[in-house]
Amino acid sequence: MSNNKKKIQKYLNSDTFQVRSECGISIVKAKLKIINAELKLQYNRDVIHSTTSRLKIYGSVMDKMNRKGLEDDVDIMLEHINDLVGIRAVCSYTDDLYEVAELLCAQKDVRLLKQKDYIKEPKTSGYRSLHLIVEVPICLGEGTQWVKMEVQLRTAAMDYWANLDYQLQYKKSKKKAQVIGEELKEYAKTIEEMDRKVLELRKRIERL
Ligand code: 0O2
Repeated sequence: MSNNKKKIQKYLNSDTFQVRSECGISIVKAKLKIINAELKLQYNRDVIHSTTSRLKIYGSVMDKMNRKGLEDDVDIMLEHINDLVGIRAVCSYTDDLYEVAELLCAQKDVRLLKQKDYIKEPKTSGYRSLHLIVEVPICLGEGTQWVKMEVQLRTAAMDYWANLDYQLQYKKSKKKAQVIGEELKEYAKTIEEMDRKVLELRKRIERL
């Protein structure tokens, strides 16, 4: 393994990176919990059903750096790999995703660096999700550190499809991917239709 790769591995496994990342995750999870509590008072239902998080592992970081043609370097990794820290929140309805995103990004201590709307513009694979790249501050004795992370907001249907795609196709060899890719794209359309219909149904019920 090259020296630069070793440095990346050491950085990702360091207590400093791990602890700071976990602190960042705790802060955003707490914010999402508060947003859910506030919206529950308004809508009388849970808007966010589940929240999960992960730190990207070394192998996955290196694959992504290779895919993006990035030089093996810790600073380059920190600048260009936005999802070293990741949080996923699953909601019932598509409009909930935008409301949660708006409430999260409106907070004074949340910096929105980038938003990718794969719902309005799904990926060619059929992948749909709302991605926010945000930074939150963690206050330490030595000063404030900002932790960058990717927040993926999905409906349960989008999440179901993405998990299937992840297992069956995403990151698989081109040959394998081609065989099932078209079929998965068809399922993505069905899922999109389902999200649209349940949202319409909820709105109809609300009008009753
Ligand atoms: P993993 O293993 O999930 O971590 P950016 O640098 O922020 O502009 P980025 O991260 O290069 O953008 O790419 P993108 O397309 O926004 O994807 C970010 C993440 O979204 C991916 O991370 C996946 O988690 C998910 N994703 C994107 N496209 C697909 C897809 O077609 N299918 C599935 N199932 N998930 C997808 P990683 O690092 O690629 O993977």
